[in-house]
Amino acid sequence: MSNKKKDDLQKDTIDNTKEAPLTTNQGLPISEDEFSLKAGERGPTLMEDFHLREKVMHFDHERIPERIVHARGFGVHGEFEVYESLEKYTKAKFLTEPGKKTPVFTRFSTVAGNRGSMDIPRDVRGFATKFYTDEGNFDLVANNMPVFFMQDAIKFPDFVHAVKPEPHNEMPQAASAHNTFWDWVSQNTESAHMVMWLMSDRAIPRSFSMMEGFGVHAFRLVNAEGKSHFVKFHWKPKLGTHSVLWDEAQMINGKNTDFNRAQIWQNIEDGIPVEFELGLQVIPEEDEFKMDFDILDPTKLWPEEDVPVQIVGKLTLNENVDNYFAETEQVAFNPGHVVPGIDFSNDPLLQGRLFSYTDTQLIRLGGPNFHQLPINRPVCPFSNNQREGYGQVSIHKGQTAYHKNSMNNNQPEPLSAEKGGYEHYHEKVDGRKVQARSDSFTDHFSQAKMFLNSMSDVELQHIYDAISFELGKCDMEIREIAISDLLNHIDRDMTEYVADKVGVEMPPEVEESTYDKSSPALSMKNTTFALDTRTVAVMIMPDIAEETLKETKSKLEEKGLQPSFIADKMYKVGDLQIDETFDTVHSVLFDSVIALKGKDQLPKAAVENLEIAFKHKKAIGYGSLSGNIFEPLSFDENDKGVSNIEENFNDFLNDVASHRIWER
Ligand code: HDE
Repeated sequence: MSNKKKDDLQKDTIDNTKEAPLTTNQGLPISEDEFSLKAGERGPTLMEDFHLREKVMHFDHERIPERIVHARGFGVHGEFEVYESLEKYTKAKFLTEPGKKTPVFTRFSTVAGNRGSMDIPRDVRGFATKFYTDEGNFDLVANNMPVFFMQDAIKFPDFVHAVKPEPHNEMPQAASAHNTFWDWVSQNTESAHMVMWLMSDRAIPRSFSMMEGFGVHAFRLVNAEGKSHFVKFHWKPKLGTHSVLWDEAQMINGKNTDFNRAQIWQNIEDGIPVEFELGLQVIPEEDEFKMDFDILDPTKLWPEEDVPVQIVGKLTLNENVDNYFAETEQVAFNPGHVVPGIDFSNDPLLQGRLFSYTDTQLIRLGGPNFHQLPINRPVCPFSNNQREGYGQVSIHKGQTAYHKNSMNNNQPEPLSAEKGGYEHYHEKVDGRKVQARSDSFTDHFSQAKMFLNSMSDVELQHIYDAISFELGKCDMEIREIAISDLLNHIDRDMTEYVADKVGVEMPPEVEESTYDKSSPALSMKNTTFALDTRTVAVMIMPDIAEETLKETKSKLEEKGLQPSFIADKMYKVGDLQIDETFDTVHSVLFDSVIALKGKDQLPKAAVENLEIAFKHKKAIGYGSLSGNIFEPLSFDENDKGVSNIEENFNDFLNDVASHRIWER
C-alpha cells in the first residue's frame, strides 16, 4: 500500500536500481571508477583527479553524530485513523475526523546503547511517532514504560552520564548493570519506580510489536470551546505485551544482534503490518488534585483502574524505509511539535524536553534547516520568514522576509485561532521564581511498591533476579548503598532476597513502603495472547518425508505462525528448499520448537536446541516418530508444554499462544 508521506518522499528518491550512467555530483559521466589518476601505472596520484577527491571527501563525511540517547533505532511508515471524533476533548483535526488516514513514521529504539549495539539489552525502548497531519506534524515521542527516572529535566544529563558506559573505560555497552547507574539511582530515589520497571521483563520485549507505548507526561487536550483536559497517551499492541527471559536475551544478543528489527522488517516485507491502538487517559482540569499523587509528576502513572484507558484509534505500520540513513537516522522528533488542540502541562520534565530536542537536531543534522529533510517535511504547506542557513534547499521568492511588512501585503500572515492558528492554552500561572521540588513530588516509593504489588509470582522473581544480576556486577560499596538507600525503602522481601544474593548485610531498620494498592493492568499476565507472528523452529532429520514437511508447514502457516525448517545442512526436500542449519540459527531465536525425527538419532545440535527451548519455557512439539525422541533429553512427553503435533496439535497451538509455560 502507499501513503501520502511515502508518495511525498518519491520526489526526493533516486532509484539506483534503474539503468543510469555513473556521474560525479556535478552530473559528469565517469569513464573510470576503479583506478585513480596517476603519473604512470606505478606513479603518484595526481591532484587533478576531481572524481577521486569528491568520492573520498563524501565518504569521509558520511557519519553524523549518533543520538546521545536512543541511538539505535528502527523506523517504519504507516498510517493512523481515529475511531470516533474526539471533539469533546480536542480540536486536533486528525483526532476529530474518523475515516481520515494520517500518514505516520514510527521509530522504535533502545536508549543507552550506541547505534551498533544489540537489539535486546535490558533497557527502556523508545516509541516515537510523527503524525504528518494537515495542520502540521505532531510528534508523540513515547517510551515503552509509563514513568521516568527523574522529575526535573535538569537531572537528565546526570542520569544519562550515569547509565551510559563509564567515561574512563567506555564499559559496559548498553547496560545498566554497573557502578555509576546504581550509584545515581541510589542517590536520586525519585528513580525508584522506574528502576522497578527497568528491572522487570518490560525491559526485554519480545518484539517491537509486543510492547506498550506511553507518552509518560501529562499533556493537555483543548477543544474548540477552549476547555482543557489533562491526558496521558498510550499505545496498546494488538498482539499483547510479551517479553523474553533475561538468559534468553543474552543468548539472542550473541546469535542475532538484529533480532527485533529483523523480524519486523521481514513481516512488513511479507505484508504483515504491526498494529497498535491509541489509548487516552483523561482527567478534567477541575480534577487535577483528586489523585493521591501529583499528576504532573512523571515518576507516577495514573492507575488504569482509576482512570480507564479509552481506546480511540489505530496505528498500522506497514511500509519499510527505502533508505535507513535518509529516513530512520535523519528523522527529527520533538515533543514540542504539536497541532492545535494539543498542549503541554507544567510537568518539569516535559518542559525541559521542549528545549532539548531542537538543540540535538541542530548538532546532529548540521543546521537549522533539518525540517526540510524529506522525512521531516510536513505534508501540508509551510511558509514563514526564516531564510538561509546550512543546507537550505528551498528557494524563497520575493523581496520581504519579515513580519510585519507593507510590501507583500503582510504575507505570510498569522492565522487567528478560529481559523486554525495555534494558540497556547491560557493557563493562569502565579508563583514565585524558585528552584525547588514541590512537596507533592516527594513520595518516591509508593508507586514503586504498587508496581511490585501488581506483579505475578513469575514477574516478581524476574525482578529480584534482575536486580541481583545487576548489583552483582557492581562494587561492594555500590551494592550496599543500593540496598540501604533504594531497595530497602521499597520492599523488604525484595531487599532481603537481593542482599543475600549479593553478599550484603541487611540494613537493621525496616523502612519499606506500606503502600498496599495494586494495579492489575501492570501485570503482563493480564495482556492479550495471540498466535500471529509467533515463530517456530522446525528441526528435521535427513530422512524426513516430503509430505510430512509440507503438511506441517501449511498447518502452522494457516494459524498465523512462521515456521523455519532447520537441518544439519542446506538441501531440498522435494521442491522445498531447507535454508537454515544448526550452524546458522538456534532455537533461542524462536518462540517454539518442533522436532520431526525420522529413523536417525537426534543430532547433538538438535538435543542442545531442545534443551535450551525447554529451559526457556517454550512450547515444544514433536511428531513423525520412529523410536524414542526423548531418549537423549532431560524431559519427556509428560512435561508441561510438550505435545505430539500429530495427535494434539491444538495443545501445541495453545502453548505457543500462551507465550511461555510458566508452570514448568
Ligand atoms: Fe528524550 N531525547 N529526553 N525522552 N527521547 C532524545 O532527541 C531528552 C525523555 C525519547 O526515535 C534526544 O533526537 C531530555 C522522556 C525518545 O529519534 C534528546 C529528557 C521520554 C527519543 C532527548 C528526555 C523520552 C528521545 C536524543 C529529559 C519518554 C528517540 C536524540 C528532560 C516520553 C526519538 C534526539 C527518536 C530522544 C532529550 C526524557 C523519549 C537528546 C532532555 C521522559 C523516544 O534530545
